[in-house]
Amino acid sequence: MACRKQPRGNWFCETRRLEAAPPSWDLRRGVCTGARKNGNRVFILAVSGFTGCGPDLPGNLLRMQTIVIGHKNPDMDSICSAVAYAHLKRVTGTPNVVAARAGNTNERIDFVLDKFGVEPPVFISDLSDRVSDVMEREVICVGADSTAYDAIHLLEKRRLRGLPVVDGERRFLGLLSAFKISHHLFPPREEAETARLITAPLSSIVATFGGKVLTGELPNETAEYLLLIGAMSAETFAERLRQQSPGRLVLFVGDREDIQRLAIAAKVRAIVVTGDLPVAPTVREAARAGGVTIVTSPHDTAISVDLARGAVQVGRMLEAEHLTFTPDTLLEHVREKAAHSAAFVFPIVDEGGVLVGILAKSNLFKRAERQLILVDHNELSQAVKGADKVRIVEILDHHRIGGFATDSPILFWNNPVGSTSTIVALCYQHAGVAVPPAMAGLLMAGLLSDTLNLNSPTATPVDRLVLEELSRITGLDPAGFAEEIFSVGSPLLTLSPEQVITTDCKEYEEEGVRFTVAQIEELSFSHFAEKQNALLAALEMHVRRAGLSFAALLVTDINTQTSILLCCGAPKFVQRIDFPARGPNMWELAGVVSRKKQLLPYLLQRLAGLTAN
Ligand SMILES: [Mn+2]
Repeated sequence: MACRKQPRGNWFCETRRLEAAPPSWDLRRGVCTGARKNGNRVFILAVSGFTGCGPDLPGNLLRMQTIVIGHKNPDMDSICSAVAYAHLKRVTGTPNVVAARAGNTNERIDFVLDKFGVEPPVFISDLSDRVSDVMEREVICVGADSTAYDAIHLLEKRRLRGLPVVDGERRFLGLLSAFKISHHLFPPREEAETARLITAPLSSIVATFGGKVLTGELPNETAEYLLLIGAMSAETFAERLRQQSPGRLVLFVGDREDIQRLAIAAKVRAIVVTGDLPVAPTVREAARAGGVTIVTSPHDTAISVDLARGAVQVGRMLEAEHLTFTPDTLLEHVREKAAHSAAFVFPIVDEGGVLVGILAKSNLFKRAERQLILVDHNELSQAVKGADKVRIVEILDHHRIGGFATDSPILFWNNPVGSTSTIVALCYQHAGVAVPPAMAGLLMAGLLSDTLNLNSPTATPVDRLVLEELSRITGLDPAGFAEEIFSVGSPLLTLSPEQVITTDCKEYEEEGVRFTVAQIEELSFSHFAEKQNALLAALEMHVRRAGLSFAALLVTDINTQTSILLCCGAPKFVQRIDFPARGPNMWELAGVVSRKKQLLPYLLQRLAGLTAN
C-alpha cells in the first residue's frame, strides 16, 4: 500500500482504487475519512487509523509499543478481536504491536485458540509504568577486580559519577563513586600512611605505569604490597629495610646501584627502576639469583608511584549504602524512594541479584513508550488497570459510550453491530487485507459468541454478511462451529460460584451508583437449580467485598433464547426489578440474551426511576 507522510506526522493511505472492494464494504460506516465516486470506481482518499508505512518511520514510532487489549474479565469477542486486530496493525506496517488480555481466558476461549493454533495474547494486569520501562539496559559496569586507574578513566570517558561493580557472574556487589576513588588516592593526612599500601596483583601494579619486566615474574594473585621509594642514603635505606618485611616491598628507585643491591640482598618482592634508566648486568644477575623481580618504568619515580597507587581494586572501595530495585517495581514507588535518597543512580537487579539495568534520577521522569488500542470496551472502569495513564490511540467497540475523554483526537469507531470481531473484519476489508484463515476463525468465534450465532437482538445484517465471508474463508459452518464452542466447558459445571459471577463481569458507574453485571452462556438450564443458592451467596459476598450498590448475573440459555437474572444488593433497587420472579432475587427474562442491548438499558432505566424518586 503506497503511503505518504503528512506534515504533522499522521499517516494516510494514498488515493487508491477500490475495484476489488467486497460488496459489503460500507464506506459510510467505516473509518474512511474521505472517499469519492467516479463512475463505477470508488476512490478512498484517506483512511485514518491505518498507520501503514514501514521503512521511513521516525525512531520514536519504531520504539513505541502498541498494545491491543480487550476489557477485564475477557470474553471470546474481546480476546479474538484483540488478536486479529493486532495482526492487521502489524501487516499494515505498525511496528511493535502486541495483542494482550486483561484477565484469564476460559475453556471456550482456549478451545478456539487451540483450534486455530494461535497463542493466547500476553497477560497484562497493570499498565502502570515500571522500572523496566524506563531503565537503561546497557549498563557500563566494572568487575570487583578492576583497578581504580581503569575505573576512573572509564568514569571520565563516559562522563559518569559512579559505576556499578559486579562479580564474575554479573551479580551486583555495590556502587563505586568518583568520591570513593578520590578518597583512596588522596586520603586525609591522618590516614596518609595507608596511601603506600596497595592490595592488588603485582601484574596490575606494573600495568598501571606501563612497566616492562627485566627479570623475574609478575604474579597475578592479589596480595598486599607496600610501596617504598629509595631516595635516601644507602645507610638510611638499610635501616628502613630492617623495619619492614621485605617480601611485600615494591621499591621505586633510579639508577642507584647501591640501593638496588641492598634491596636484592634483603629479597624485596620487586624493584622498579624508573625513568627507563639502564640496569647493570651484574645487578640483573644478582636479582635473578635472589628471585627478585626487576621492572623498568618509562616514567620518573614520582609519576610511577602515583600511577601504581591506581592499581588498587575497586572491590575494596564500594559505597556501603545503596538502593536497588527490581525491573518490576512500579515507577511511582521508585520516585517516592528516590526523592529521599542522596544516591545518584539506582542499580536494577533481578531475583538472582544479577545487574540488569540502571536508573539515573533523570530516568524517573521518562514515560514508558507505550500506547493502547482498546477493543470491545470504551469505559475505563472495564479497562486494564493503569489504562488511564497510557495514551489511548484507537478504540474499536460496539457498546454504549461510557463517558470518556482524550487529550488529542483518536480513532474511535463505535459501531452498534453484534461483535467487535465484526468491526475488525470490516477493518481488514477497509485496509484491503485478506483475512488469514486462523484470524478468520477467531473472528468467527468472537462473532458467534457475542451474537449467539446471530440469535441475539444485537446481531445486524452486517454481522450476517461478515459471518458469511468468514465462514467462506474458514470453510466452517457457523451453526456447527457455534454448537462446538458452546458445548465446551459449561460455566455452571466447570467454574466455582465465585468464578461464575466474576469471569465475564463488567463494572458500571452511573450517577455515583457502582454495580456489576456478569453473564454466562449455557446450552440449557439443567444444572441451574442445583447451583442457584451458591450463586446468590457468591453475589451477596461480591457486593459487600467490592462495595457495590448491586451485582447481577445473567444466565443465558442460548438454545431457548431465555435468561435467568440473579441480582443482589440494595433492596430499594432490587425491589424495582419487575420481571416474573422465579424465587427470591431471581427473575425469568424470556427473550433476553444481550447484556448490553437488553439488560443494561433495563437496569439503567430502573436506576433512573430510583434516583428520580
Ligand atoms: Mn463484544
